[in-house]
Amino acid sequence: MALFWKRKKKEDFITLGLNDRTPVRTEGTPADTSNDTSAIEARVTAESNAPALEAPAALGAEPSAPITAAPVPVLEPAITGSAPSPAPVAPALLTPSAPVEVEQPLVERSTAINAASSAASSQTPIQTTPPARAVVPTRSPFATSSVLGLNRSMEELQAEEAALEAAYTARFRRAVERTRDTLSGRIDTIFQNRKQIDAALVDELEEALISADLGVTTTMEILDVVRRGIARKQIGDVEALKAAIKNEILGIFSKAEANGVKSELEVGSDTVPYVLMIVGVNGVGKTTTIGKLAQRIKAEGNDVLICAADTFRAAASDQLAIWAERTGVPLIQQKQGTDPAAVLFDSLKAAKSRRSDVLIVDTAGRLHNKAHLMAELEKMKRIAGREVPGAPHETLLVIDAVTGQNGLEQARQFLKTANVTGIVLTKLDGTAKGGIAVAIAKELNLPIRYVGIGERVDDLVVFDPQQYADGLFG
Ligand SMILES: Nc1nc2c(ncn2[C@@H]2O[C@H](COP(=O)(O)OP(=O)(O)OP(=O)(O)O)[C@@H](O)[C@H]2O)c(=O)[nH]1
Ligand SMILES: [Mg+2]
Repeated sequence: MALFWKRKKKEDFITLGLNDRTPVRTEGTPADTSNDTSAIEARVTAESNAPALEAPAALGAEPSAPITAAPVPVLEPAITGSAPSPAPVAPALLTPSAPVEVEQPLVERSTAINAASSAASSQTPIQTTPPARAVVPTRSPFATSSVLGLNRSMEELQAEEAALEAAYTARFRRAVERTRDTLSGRIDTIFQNRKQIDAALVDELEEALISADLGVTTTMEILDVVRRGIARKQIGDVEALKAAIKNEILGIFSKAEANGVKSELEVGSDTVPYVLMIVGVNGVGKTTTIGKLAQRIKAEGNDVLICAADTFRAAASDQLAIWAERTGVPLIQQKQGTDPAAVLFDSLKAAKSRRSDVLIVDTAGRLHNKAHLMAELEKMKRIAGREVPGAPHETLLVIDAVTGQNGLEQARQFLKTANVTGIVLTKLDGTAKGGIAVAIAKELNLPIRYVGIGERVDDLVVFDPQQYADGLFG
């Protein structure tokens, strides 16, 4: 299984030797901190004069949330995160006095903004993380413990990575177990006690593929190949049949990978921050995925920042703050109702001045209506591109595997406007209809980048078509 984030490898640090991060990130736009505060304030003030919110309309099946017609508040950035690393480190090895360069600009900026805000309003309930809390495990090569593994040999690191891969592979296989039963389990049953392959067998096969949610179009395409194989006597037993189906599935994934962004390596390593925007209807697993991604990308040795641009739902920011805290990744958030584009603008500025490697942007799954949501996403993309060339570098559409074909229909709405570059398929562990991955690749013609296999922070894997096909038929 592939590493989570390949743009900057652990070896870079090991070869360069050190905890000094400067050599590997000298490129990119110099930090523009000169008048951050005034720029952000100007922007947010302009946005606060925006027209009042319209009445909400549901997107998808769920009822819409009530709108609080509160005026857009003044900027109150709250910075959370920088909790201890997810890898447990003995307290004795933590160095409270270690330089915490990454926190400093934000704290300073936030203080400046707070001061400006206090002038306008006497009460400023600002939630900031005191710098003293920002204790990070040391990355010194002289330490006995290092998050980058500097204290361990190459062999130890390789063995550790191999063990990790094996664990993820096993977990992925478990997640697709129910789909495997629906699909290859049923194919085995179809073949049992049959002396010859006939039309009735192909009909039963059709049923099996559709019930695993491969979709009618995909199923028909696969069965055409199967029929031809049977006619040419190339398919005579269950193994040959499974191999033919597997081959077709792999062909569909490989065709889809020609579009969108297949890998983060497609973006030059001099582009920082790498901006990842996460979109999708409500409840599909966007926020959870961001938590998981942040943790894994950070674990590969990157500086990650999260932007809480879902300002529509009251609890959205709090939920993200919990993930940020849990993964030790800083978060930029503002009050509910703030223009998401303003939060993004703020986050992009912060990411640039901190020289963050990756900025992950959470977005709303639902706004007042579908058109509004799409317009908002478009605006955010425009702002991202203006601040960081080429951003967002990836726009990942999250689809809930449990919703199957319905999810696919909703996804099409996003494809029209959001310029999606890849898919995250969540909750694969919760369904026997994991064949939806094939239907997605076939019908949306985009690469599946990641797959959610549970609710825990490490329940996300890089999608590997071969592993998926092996999981279903192996
Ligand atoms: N089993 C399982 N549950 C998941 C997975 N990913 C997310 N969930 C659960 O799905 C639910 C919704 O996840 P969220 O991350 O809040 O979804 P969201 O898209 O951010 O939702 P909104 O903010 O309302 O738009 C939560 O209960 C998650 O724990 C997964 O891969 N497997
Ligand atoms: Mg969310």
